[in-house]
Amino acid sequence: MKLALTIAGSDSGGGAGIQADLKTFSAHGVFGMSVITSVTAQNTKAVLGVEDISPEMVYLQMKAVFEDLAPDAVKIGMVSSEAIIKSIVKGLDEFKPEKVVLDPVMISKSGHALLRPEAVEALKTELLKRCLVVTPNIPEAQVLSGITIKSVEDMKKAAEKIMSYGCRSVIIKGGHLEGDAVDVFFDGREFQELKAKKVPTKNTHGTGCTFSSALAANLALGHDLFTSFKLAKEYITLAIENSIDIGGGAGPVHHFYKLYRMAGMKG
Ligand code: PXL
Repeated sequence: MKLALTIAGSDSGGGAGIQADLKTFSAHGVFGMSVITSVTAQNTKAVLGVEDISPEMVYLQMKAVFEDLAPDAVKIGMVSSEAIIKSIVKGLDEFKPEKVVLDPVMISKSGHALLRPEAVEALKTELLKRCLVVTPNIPEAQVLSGITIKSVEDMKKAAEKIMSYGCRSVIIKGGHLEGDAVDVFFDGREFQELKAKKVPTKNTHGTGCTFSSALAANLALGHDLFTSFKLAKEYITLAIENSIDIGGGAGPVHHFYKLYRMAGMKG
């Protein structure tokens, strides 16, 4: 069995963060492990509170996993603070995982800050260069690149700028632009675009987490990066199409739509 590790925040509502990541790994037949960086008190409507785990404990969780379990891929999500970024960097430098996916989470679906503004610089200068791929959405890509994005051409310029921080590739997710959801992939040599029809639903809680975990799961399974990107895009599109209408706000995407369909289960 292949193994994947998520280093991210907990979402008590179960739709995003660690919970989404572990469900996504399981849906791909990959054994999931977790390093929790922060606990959010959250539902489909709002974040009521955020409490960070101590940086020492973040490092210790990484040590516990890596000294025994050897993840085939790692996904990093909500990192919250500069001190936690420093702990993660210490762990990455010590244990040297090869395939690291970074989802540079900044704000929750409901608009709550999940990364302190003063930690953006450390994320850019310390974390990016230790990653195989970084997966910002448009607002995150604007913060990372300093470029205003209104078109696919702007996404390409932002991708080039983000690459200058030393990551090995970038996927900018175009879901926030008008029209089809066009994602731009850049590995420093060529640009590739993947397009999908936008699914008309309010139930998109956890899309970013789920996409980056699906990417990590496919990398853990041994697929190359671009194939993993294509498979993750297909998975998230279907998970959104089958999203679950629960709670009063943005409901979660359906991580197990395939399994449920196979088993003839409702939901
Ligand atoms: O989707 C971004 C995200 C990441 N991590 C945690 C979250 C959210 C969004 O709500 O709660 C813990």
